Amino acid sequence: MQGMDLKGLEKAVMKAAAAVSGADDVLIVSHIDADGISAAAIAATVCERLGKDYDVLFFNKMGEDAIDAVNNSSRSLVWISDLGSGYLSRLSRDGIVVTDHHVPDSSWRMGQTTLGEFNRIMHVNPHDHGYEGSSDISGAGVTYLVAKSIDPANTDLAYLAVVGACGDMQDSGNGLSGINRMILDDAVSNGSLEIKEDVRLYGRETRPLVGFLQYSSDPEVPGLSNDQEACNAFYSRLGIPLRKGGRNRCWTDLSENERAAAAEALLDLMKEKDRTRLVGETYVLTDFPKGTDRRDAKEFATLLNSCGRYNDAPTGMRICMGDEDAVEASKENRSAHKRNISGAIDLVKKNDLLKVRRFIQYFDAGSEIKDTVLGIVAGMLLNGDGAYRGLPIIAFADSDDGVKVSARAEKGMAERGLNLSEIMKKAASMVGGFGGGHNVAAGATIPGDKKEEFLEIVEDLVSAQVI
Ligand SMILES: [Mn+2]
Repeated sequence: MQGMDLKGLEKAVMKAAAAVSGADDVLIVSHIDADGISAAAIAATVCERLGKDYDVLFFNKMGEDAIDAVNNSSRSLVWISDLGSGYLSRLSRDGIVVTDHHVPDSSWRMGQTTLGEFNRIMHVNPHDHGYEGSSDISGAGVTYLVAKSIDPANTDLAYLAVVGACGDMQDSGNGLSGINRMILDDAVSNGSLEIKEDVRLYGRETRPLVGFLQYSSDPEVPGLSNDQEACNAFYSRLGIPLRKGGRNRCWTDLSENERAAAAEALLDLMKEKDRTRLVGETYVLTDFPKGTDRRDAKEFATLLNSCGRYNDAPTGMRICMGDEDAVEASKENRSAHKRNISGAIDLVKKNDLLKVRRFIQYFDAGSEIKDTVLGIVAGMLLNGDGAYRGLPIIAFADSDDGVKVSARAEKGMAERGLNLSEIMKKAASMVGGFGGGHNVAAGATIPGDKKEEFLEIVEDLVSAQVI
C-alpha cells in the first residue's frame, strides 16, 4: 500500500487525546455492534480513569436522532466512536472527537473548509493517512490509540480493540494485520492475550465438540458441516470422547495430542483453497475463565453483537468493563426480548389483527406491541406463516409522538419496483407526519387519527410502483 503515514495518524491521535484530557465532561456516542461497543467501553474507561463525568449513547447509524444528540449535548466534549466520519459536515457544535474507521465525509476536508466550526472536530481516521479502514484498524482500535496516547497505562485495554477488530471481521484470512498488529502486540505484552495457532472455527471455548464442526460455516468443512452424524463419526474414528466427567467437551478441552490429531484430520477434508483459513491465529483472552465466551476474541465479539442486536448495547459495554453481573443480565435481557417478540407475533395471529387489502396488508397493534420491536415483528410475520409474502406489510403501534408505522416487504418486490422508503416519506408527509428508510424496510410516524387516510395513500403508491 502506498502513502501510509503513521506520523500523521499519530498527530491526529495526539490532538484528540488532548481534547479528551481537557474536557470537563463527555458524551460518548457509539455504534451498537461489537466494534462500537468495545470502542465505547474503551472511551468510557478512559473517562472513568480521568475522573470525568460521562454518559454513553448507542445508535445503529448516524441518523437524525444521533446527529441531534451530538449537536445538542450539554457536555463539553462529544466523543463519537465507530461512527461519525461519514457525517462530519452535519456536526455543527464545538468540541467533538471522532475515532472512526468508516470512509470519511467527502464534503469535509481537514483545514480546507470555509466553515470554521468543522475545524473544531478532532477527526481520527485511518483513511486520512493512507490506511485501509476495513482491514488495518477498527473503530475500537482508533479509540484505543487515543486512550493509549492519553495514558500508557491504558494499554491494558488493547484486548478490547482486538475484540472490536474481530467483530468487524478484520481477522478473516490469516489473522489481524496493519495497525491491528501493533495493538495485538500491546495486548500480548501486557499479558492479557495469547496468540495461539489453532483451528479457527467459531466456538472453540463454548460449543460442544459436535456442534463446533456441525455448525461450522467459515470455512465449511466438507462432509461435516451440517451433518451431525458425520461429526459424531469423525470424533469416534479418532478415539476422541465427546464427554468427560458428565459434561460435553469443547474444542479447548481437548488435550494437545487430541487437538493436533483432529486438526490434521480436518485439514485432510478441506478444499485446498480453504486450508490456510482453517488453521491459523486465534486470540485467547487469558484474564477470562476457560469455557466462557469471553475467553476467545471472536466469541467475545459475537456476545457483544448479540447484545447490540437485542437492543442491549449498554449491557455489552458493562461486560467489556468487567462487570460480572452484566453477563447474566445480557442473557436475561436477550430472552426477555425474544419472549417479547414471540408474544407480539402470537398476539397478531390469535386476534386475527392482520387485514388484507388489494395491494397491501396491515395490522394495528395499538398499545399492545412496543414501537421499538414493531419492525422486527412485521418482518417476522412476513417471513413466517403469519402474513402473505407477496404483499408489503404495514404495521401500526401507538407511540409517544403519534402512531409509529413500520413497513416491510420481500426483497423480490424491490426488483419489481417497490421502494417503501419513498412511499413512507411521501405518504407520511401527506398526512402531516414523516418517514423514510430503505426500499424493503421503512418506517414513519403519523398523527393518531390519520391511519385510514395513510393506508389509502400507501396503497395507491404501491400499486403505482409495482409492476
Ligand atoms: Mn466498526
